[in-house]
Amino acid sequence: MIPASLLNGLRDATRVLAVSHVKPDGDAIGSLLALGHMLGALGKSSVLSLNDPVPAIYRSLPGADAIVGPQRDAAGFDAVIALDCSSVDRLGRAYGAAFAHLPLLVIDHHITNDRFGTINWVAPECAATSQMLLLLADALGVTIDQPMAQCLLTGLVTDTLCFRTNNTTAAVLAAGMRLLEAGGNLTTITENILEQRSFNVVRLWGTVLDAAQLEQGVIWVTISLAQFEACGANGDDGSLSSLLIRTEGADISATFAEKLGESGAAAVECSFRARKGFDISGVAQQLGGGGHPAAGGCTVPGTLAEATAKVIPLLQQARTNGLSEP
Ligand SMILES: [Mn+2]
Repeated sequence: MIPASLLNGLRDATRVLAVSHVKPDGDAIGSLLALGHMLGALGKSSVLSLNDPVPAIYRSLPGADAIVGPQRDAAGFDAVIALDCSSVDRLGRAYGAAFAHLPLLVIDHHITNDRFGTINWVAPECAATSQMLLLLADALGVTIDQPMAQCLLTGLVTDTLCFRTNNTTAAVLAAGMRLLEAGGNLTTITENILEQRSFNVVRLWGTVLDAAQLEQGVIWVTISLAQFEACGANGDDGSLSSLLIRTEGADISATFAEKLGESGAAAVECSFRARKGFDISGVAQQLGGGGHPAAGGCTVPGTLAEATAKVIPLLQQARTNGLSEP
């Protein structure tokens, strides 16, 4: 159910700052662009802002050129909408202090969402924020045009790995069907976005997969800054955790990517996946991150060795918990 206060907040707004999470994925960008189209259709103006640049694979989405970096001046805005984001820190600099006095409308599908908005619509039963925006369009009486359909389908397809994740319900497929009927092109998304990896990422996979470890149903790899650099992969592991979870005998997968933290201190970005019946969202949240039962992540301070020593036992415990449930 969409909160009435959210619908009223949207109807009252005239100029909106719409934001989504750092390191934007297909659902962040797809839902952001679709919201921009939707607000336009309602005669409202919007500024779409992200902490990070739009990755190249999403730049051909309709309206992607309009996405700008962090905004400092809140003059003229009367609301902020945060999409696909489970906590305020995930917005990075896209949500600055200048906007703190405005109503903050949160639309998100992460079960770990901490309700950081003035009004929160959190729907973990939806497989993507893009799926929620389809419901929102219906509630606001906005017709889904082709550009909107392409943006929303991108979010739905990337978050469900093309309708393969275990949260792909009949409602998700029905949403996909409607977006195809409205002119969304599925093949463009699967071929150009979902399945495509840069040559550098393929070389990185070759480098790190050789040292993959599989113990007690948990498979993991580590990626050092030096390995990223040697392959020119620039911090992008091409969602390697999604590849690892396909391994026979693995119920949970993890990647540990070394990075430089805020103050230049060592930190490790962790990404987790789980098969049906297993839940990594608790581990992600416990470590200051977030996500869904089947996919999530966090950043932990320290070296790669420290991170794996701390996190792998937690994942193995989560795996044991999954095994013991009926
Ligand atoms: Mn999402």
